[in-house]
Amino acid sequence: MSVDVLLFTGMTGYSSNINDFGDDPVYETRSRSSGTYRIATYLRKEFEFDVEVIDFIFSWTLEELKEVCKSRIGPDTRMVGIGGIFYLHAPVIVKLFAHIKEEYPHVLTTAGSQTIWSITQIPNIDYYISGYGELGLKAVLNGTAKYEMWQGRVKHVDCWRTPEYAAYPWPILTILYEDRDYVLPHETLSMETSRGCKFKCSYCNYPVLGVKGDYTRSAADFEYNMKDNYDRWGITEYIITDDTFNDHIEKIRKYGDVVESLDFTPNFAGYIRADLMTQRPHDVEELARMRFNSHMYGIESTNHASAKSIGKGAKATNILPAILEAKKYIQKNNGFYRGEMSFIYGLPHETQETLDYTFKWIDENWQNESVSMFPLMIMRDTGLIHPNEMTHNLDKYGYTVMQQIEAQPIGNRLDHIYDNPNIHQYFKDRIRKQLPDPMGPEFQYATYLWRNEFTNYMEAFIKVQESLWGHERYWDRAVPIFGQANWNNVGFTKTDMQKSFRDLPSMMNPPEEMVRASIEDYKKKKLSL
Ligand code: B12
Ligand code: SF4
Repeated sequence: MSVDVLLFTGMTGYSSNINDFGDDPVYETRSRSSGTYRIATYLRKEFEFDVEVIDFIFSWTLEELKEVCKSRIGPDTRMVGIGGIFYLHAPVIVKLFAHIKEEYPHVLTTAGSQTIWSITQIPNIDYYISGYGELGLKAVLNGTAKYEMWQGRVKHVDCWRTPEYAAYPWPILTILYEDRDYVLPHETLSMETSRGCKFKCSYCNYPVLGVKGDYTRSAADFEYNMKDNYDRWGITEYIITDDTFNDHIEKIRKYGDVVESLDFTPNFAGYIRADLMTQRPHDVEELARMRFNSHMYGIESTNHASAKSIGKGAKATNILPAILEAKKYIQKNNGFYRGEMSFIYGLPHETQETLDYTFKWIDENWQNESVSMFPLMIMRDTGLIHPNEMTHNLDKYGYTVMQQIEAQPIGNRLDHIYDNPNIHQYFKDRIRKQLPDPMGPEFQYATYLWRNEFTNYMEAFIKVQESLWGHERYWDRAVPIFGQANWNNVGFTKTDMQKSFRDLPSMMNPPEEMVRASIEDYKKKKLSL
């Protein structure tokens, strides 16, 4: 039973460093990568192709994947693709594409992701396609693609930089699943309601910024997709992947009307701009009406001068208490609320004092909710990732660049975390895996080793681990907003999602044996086809 197009996809977990992956399957996450299913839906409609998606790619052995290829690839198969949102070059994938090129030389191979960074280390690919990939891929399949050579070796179709391949704004963004996707009723699926953001924060790498007008998906398409997923698989839980969901209140209202008309009760999670939600009248009511109950807020800094310098001008002293009010309102009206505040350390004007204020507020007010914090990353303009305002104006923001040789390696500076018996092993391992090597290629090609008057990238990395991930306060955090999908997908309930890690059976991700059992069941079904 050969198919026209075979697509592979998978999502790595936060603690993974793909360069450490060996040949053995990894069972960290059980979240579907919606973008590849979106590509499958598009190809089925546009070309009437038979397209099959194989998910959780990091959890398969090479032999199993070869078996999948043997039963799916035939003389009429047009293409085998791989796609996803993060790095994809695990050994199993590199070896799989070497096998495909050797065994099935007539098949076109493609790799697609938002940034080319995620895919360039996979050899044996005919076309890299970066950006929202629908129209670029269509051109490739029609034999008309405009491309440039990537480092002289692979054809690169750049959908960000080729205006006719811009797959936005689109009113139709349906993602349809099939019986052979084995979707479970308690799964959280992802969907988009728009592509593009009306803001232009200076540190943001998303390329579709400052958009004007209506970039939203039609209410009818949203309704159709939700009903199809409910009627066929019983799905009620969603991540909305828009970079800012509540940019316009009319948008929330539009989908809220649909949700109220349904004969089932969905729940949504996604990125919410807290300044808009707390300052614009009725955002909270509209979000509650739509059952947008899990909010990821990019607060970035509680220090007004720091947040203002990157385009988030509202005062934390106003926003933070208003978030607590929103929490109360949504919990009361919908019986469930979850929040995550995300911070960046190293922004202009951020000091030890301002950082201490942030964590004092968190410790006192934000129990059983999530917090994430990352050191500021300023991207280099080398074509690997979309640069931002900061990239080109280091001076204006008070940054200079250290030479790689100037930066102090972390050395034994984090030993106190590794030696602390009250820090979970998960974080000790994760910190070790993510330790930045100032001499590494990442700082040559991708990001700057910045410094400003208060700190520098290496010190910011240390501070973030000491303050959050490698600190005992993490026990009081709950599952991160998007991480809830992983837990729901293996059977944890909404009540579990309101517990802190002190009361959950594992740290950050659900117990590995549960993820393994669920994915192995999916694989068994796929292999029996
Ligand atoms: C939701 C999201 C997350 C969620 C994912 C949860 C989940 N269960 O889905 C979470 C919170 C985990 C997350 C984390 C991070 N994220 Co994130 N995230 C996103 C976001 C907002 C949406 C992704 C999405 O679903 N989009 C909608 C779908 C339809 O798009 P898509 O999957 O990209 O699919 C399109 C293309 O990729 C392509 N495509 C996909 N498959 C295929 C296959 C083929 C054959 C082809 C040709 C094309 C193709 O076409 C698709 C349709 O247009 C994007 C930004 C964005 N707006 O897309 C950032 C984004 C993916 N994240 C990004 C980053 C940097 C991160 C973090 C590193 C942030 C951090 N500091 O921690 C972490 C990394 C975590 C990890 N595991 O390593 C970057 C990725 C950069 C990169 N690839 O190197 C993005 C692009 C944002 C940005 N512009 O900077 N993220
Ligand atoms: S950080 Fe969020 S709100 Fe700011 S420009 Fe980027 S996507 Fe838009």
